[in-house]
Amino acid sequence: MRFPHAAVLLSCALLGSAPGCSDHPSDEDVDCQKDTRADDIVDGMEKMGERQVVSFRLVSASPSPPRRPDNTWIMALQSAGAPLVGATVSTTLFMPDHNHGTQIKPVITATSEPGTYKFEPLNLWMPGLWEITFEATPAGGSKDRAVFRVCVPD
Ligand SMILES: [Cu+2]
Repeated sequence: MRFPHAAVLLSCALLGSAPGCSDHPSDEDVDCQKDTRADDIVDGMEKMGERQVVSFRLVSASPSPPRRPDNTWIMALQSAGAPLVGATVSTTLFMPDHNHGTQIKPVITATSEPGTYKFEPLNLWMPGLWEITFEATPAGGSKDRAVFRVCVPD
């Protein structure tokens, strides 16, 4: 074929939404089984913060495993083996492959359990890999964070 690139462009023009033609991320095939970057998101999983100060334990994820669009997570935060009370807590959602997040800001509510917070909604609106970063600044301390990597299926 003398003009392979032109031929691809032409077939895309004819086929429109055929795989490989669109550059829109949501048209990618997402196979979470093959994404080795993703964590196995299960209730009870725990991550130590990057600064080894705060631990972040997933008490419950709903739905489990995560799927589109809205998710509710309950997280228990501890420091030095004790519930982390009085901390400033925040979260960020980001798709590293697409360089975007979500417009919907999660509401963070302290539950009746000390150091335990509800995050709702975690708006995982697009299939693919999401990074959910939890940050906690203990009262009078400095910020620690942990990143949970979630693959959201089609
Ligand atoms: Cu995306």
